Amino acid sequence: MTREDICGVYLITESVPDMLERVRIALANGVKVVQYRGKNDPEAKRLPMANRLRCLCGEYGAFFIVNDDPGLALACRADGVHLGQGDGSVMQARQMLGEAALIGVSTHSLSEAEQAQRQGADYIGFGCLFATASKRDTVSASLDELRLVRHVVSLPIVAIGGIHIGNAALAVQAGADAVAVISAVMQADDCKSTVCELDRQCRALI
Ligand code: TZP
Ligand code: MG
Repeated sequence: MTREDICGVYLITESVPDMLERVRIALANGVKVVQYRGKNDPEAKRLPMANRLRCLCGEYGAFFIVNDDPGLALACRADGVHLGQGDGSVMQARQMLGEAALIGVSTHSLSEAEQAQRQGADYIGFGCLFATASKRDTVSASLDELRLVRHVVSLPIVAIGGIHIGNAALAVQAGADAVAVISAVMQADDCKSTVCELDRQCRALI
C-alpha cells in the first residue's frame, strides 16, 4: 500500500474493554488504517498492545500507525507515526523510522496544512470539524477551511473530530480522503454496521 491508500475509514483506538474485538470487526469490514492512541494506557502495556494491533492489521493488510510516539512506532515496527503539532518534526520521525514510513501530522488551518506538506508529511489530519468528547483542548476547524485546504494541499487529508454516520459525508464532500473516528466506532452499539455505513459514505463520494 502507498499513502494514496489512506482513504475511507481511519480508525483510532481508545481504551475500551473490547477494543481489539472492535478493531478486528472494523478491519473485516473495510477499514484500511488503524491508529493506536493509547493515551491512558500504562507505559508497560503500550508496546504489547501496539504489537497486538500491528499483528491484527497485518492479518488484514491494513496500515498500522502509532500516535505521538516515533520510538514506540519503531519498537513495534508500525507502518508509521502520527504527530501532533507538538510531537516533534517530520524530519526527526523520518530519520528514526526510515523513508518508507508513513508520517501524518495533525493540522487545524491552511498554514499548518501547507507547512506539513512542505516538511514532507505523507498525509494530514484536519480538524476538529465537529464537537467531540474524545479529546480536550481541541482546536476547531470548519468545513469551509477544509475545502480551502483541499484546493491547496495534494496530500491525503484525514478529517477528524466528532465524525459519525450523520456527518461523515459532509467531511468527504468538503474534500477529505478519509474520516478518522474514535467514539463513533469504539462506542458504537453495533460496531459492524457503523463501520460499513461510514465506509459506504466514503466510497460513494470519493
Ligand atoms: N484530534 C482531534 S479531535 C480528536 C482527536 C484525536 C478526537 C476524535 O474523536 P471522536 O470520538 O471521533 O470525535
Ligand atoms: Mg499527539
